[in-house]
Amino acid sequence: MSNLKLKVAMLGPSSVGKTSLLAVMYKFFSETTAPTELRLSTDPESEGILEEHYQDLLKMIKDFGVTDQGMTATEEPRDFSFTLGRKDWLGKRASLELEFIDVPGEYFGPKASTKQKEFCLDVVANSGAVIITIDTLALMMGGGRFNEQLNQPKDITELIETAYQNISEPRLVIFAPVKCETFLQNGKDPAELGKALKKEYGELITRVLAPKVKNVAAVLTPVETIGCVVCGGWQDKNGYFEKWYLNKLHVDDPMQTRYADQPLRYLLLFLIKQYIDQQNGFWSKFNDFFQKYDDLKESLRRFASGCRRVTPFEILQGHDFFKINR
Ligand SMILES: Nc1nc2c(ncn2[C@@H]2O[C@H](COP(=O)(O)OP(=O)(O)OP(=O)(O)O)[C@@H](O)[C@H]2O)c(=O)[nH]1
Ligand SMILES: [Mg+2]
Repeated sequence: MSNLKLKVAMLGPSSVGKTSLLAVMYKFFSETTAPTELRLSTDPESEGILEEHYQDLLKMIKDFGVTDQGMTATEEPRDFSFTLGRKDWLGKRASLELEFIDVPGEYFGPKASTKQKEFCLDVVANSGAVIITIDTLALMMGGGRFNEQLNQPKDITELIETAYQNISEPRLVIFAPVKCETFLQNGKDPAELGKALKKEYGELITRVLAPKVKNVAAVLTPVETIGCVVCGGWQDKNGYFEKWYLNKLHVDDPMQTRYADQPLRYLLLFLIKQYIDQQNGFWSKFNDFFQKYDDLKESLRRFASGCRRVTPFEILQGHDFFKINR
């Protein structure tokens, strides 16, 4: 059985929601692919960690008033390998491994050591894609006044700029604003999310990524991690963020994750396009693999064709990286 790996780096400061995003992506994927021939699995230890995170999210919404008691912070970098294969009685088919590297938020913080910073650089430079997880409350509440403190866009920009300095092969940057239901439900204009992103990450999008459009694609794929928690305001101390005031929309609302499949669908669409274009270097290992396992490639292509294209979803640059003739 052949197994091929694609590395994906999870970026963002502590508490933005990286591990929560992985937890809902894993859970949600199993549900969205249940009627298809694709299957997603991971090792028992990873499944345990993701399940624990998922249960913590459920605890947050047990009552109408939402209490965010914080979650276990990721202290060491951790790989979560999602194995994508076709349903097969004998379990002998080839599968594709998506290796998500969950970088602890502390590594992006002001106290990060040189070694930790080097680790981040190495991970970004050697990953086919990065998922910049963004706390949407910080991005948009109060006109983004806590964005610098909580999402650290300057540090993320600097990291990507340095890591992508000498790349010669395509890369995908996924902007994944999480905790965003406050801005996508109840008649809110979903276009505001894209506007805020382009303003707050303008440096990264316009100055760093745009000149590399031949090699770098960028997409905006928001995820409603919990889906039923809205924010009514915040508490700060002298302008320094302390906490959000959160509540459910209706007392009986269950967890209603939305769009957690989208980062994966875009990732796979990008990957298959690399194969169709028969890219060299970094991506060349996929050429032989997909040629040999055409049935798996076809299943992944079908799944990837479900990329949402309507606002707030947006291809920010590199449209050709997502064009596949059927
Ligand atoms: N309001 C709201 N809060 C959420 C949501 N998802 C996660 N959180 C909160 O966000 C916080 C951070 O979640 P994590 O996923 O552990 O963050 P992280 O980015 O992995 O942080 P580190 O491991 O420290 O790097 C937790 O306190 C969660 O309760 C959401 O959909 N809505
Ligand atoms: Mg974490």
